[in-house]
Amino acid sequence: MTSTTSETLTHKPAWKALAAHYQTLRGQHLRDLFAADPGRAGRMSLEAAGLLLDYSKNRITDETLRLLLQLAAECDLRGRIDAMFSGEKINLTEKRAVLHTALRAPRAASIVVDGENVVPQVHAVLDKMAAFCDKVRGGQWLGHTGKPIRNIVNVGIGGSDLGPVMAYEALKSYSQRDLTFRFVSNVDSVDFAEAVQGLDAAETLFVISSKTFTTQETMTNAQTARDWALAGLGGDAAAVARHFVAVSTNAAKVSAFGIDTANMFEFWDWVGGRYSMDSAIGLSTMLALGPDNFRALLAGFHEMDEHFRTAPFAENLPVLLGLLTVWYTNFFDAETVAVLPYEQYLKRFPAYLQQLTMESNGKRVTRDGTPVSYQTSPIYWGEPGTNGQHSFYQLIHQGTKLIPCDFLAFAESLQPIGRHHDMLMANVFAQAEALAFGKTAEQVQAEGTPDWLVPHRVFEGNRPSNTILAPKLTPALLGKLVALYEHSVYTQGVIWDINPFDQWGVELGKVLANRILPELESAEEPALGHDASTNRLIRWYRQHKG
Ligand code: G6Q
Repeated sequence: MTSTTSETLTHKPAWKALAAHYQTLRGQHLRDLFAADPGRAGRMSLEAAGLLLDYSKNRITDETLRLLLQLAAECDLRGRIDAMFSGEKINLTEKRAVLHTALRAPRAASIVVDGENVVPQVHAVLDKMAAFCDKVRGGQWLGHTGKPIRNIVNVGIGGSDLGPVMAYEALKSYSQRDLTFRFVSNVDSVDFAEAVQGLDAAETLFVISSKTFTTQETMTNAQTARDWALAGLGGDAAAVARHFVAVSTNAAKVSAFGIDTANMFEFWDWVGGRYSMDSAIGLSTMLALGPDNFRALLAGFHEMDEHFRTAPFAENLPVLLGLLTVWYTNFFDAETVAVLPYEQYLKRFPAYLQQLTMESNGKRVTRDGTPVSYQTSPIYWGEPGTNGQHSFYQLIHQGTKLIPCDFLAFAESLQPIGRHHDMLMANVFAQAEALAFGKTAEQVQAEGTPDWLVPHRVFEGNRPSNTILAPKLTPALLGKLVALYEHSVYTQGVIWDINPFDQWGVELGKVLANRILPELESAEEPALGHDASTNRLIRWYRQHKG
């Protein structure tokens, strides 16, 4: 059954059916669902694009899935996926196409935006990046004093930082270890000062990464980097050409900053910041990993793109993950999702996902501007296991909140030592098992626990999780994982009928900060026109600042 997309989500037949179905399912325990259905684990797991998703420990039945898939159909998810991949201007508020998928399309593909096939441009930039990276990695790109580059500092923030840092950390074991990588994002000068600690300007290359080349933090850090580099190189402005490259969509601003556009790596307005780690924003990633590994990363992204674009929804990893998130957010009133990688190299993955998910779907109006009457993006958070087990997992196991978890783990360790990896994997399996099945009062009593202690030691269970397994963390695998979440986010956005690709919410704070800065810096006591609280805070700061 289909209906018009303009129909309010909560009036759609599948939504109403899900609301009724929730009432029958909410009292059922995963223990009983598993006991009654020996085929459940086999049926509710899916291997595709080199990943295994076990979603059987979710509070769902076959009927839940049927209704969620019906909801996807009623929201025209198929049409909306096709609209994204074909380059329609689905970012309505910015009137832009959304084509991060073109960044990883094979050379022979054709994706037309405003009458032009963008794939050749994508590959031309990739080739230019590769030639540059080979020179730097091979020691042929020399600094101003003739020394090869040994240190690379990426200067960028938000989408121009989180992807590069996450990818560098995730794939460090594939990186060229005699190169040092640092990342500066915060306008807090501590960030810059610490990033250049111990570095020799003569051996340091700054990659200024900014789509707009106007972002206050990045431009301030870039100027500070320029001053630092020139101070270390005898003040000759010609040194900038050997020690600064830019990644941007804005050639005019790059030139105005003093970087030769020959040393600029371009991308396009149809790449959103938080979807840009596989564009030229990945220059630091390619410098670390080399062009072949970077291309493998892109191939991994592309494999997941194709899976998302073509697989039937019942066998579509991002669609299932996205629909399950809708199920918990809108019917169980779950407010967060924990992403828990059992892989130390993925320690920045949750932080990366926070931007991808919450900047995309943290919206309160539908695409046509109507306020929503339902919840949108949950809060994503997480830390690597096993560390989190000794900290916040207590709340997930025995607290009052329902927190769906995504566990991520790999069959093979990249740094195998003794029994460590089996111990790590024993923990991830144990956590998902404990969350789902818990420990009853009878079980606790049978262990000889005194009655007064029993309630404290009971684990209610029935706490849902997905387990995502893969053979090994490789560049291709990282691409698949990021694309999995990108498309899960899109799936959620389609169901909620919001635009996941704008971010007006970051604007107001920027405008106000620009208004306040001169008030902090003025020699005269400024006349303040803020609210009483903000006025007092500004006055206090002016009195106490160093
Ligand atoms: C991402 C956002 C935002 C952006 C930063 C940096 O989707 O748009 O995080 O990436 O504000 O912007 P610039 O790359 O333009 O400096």
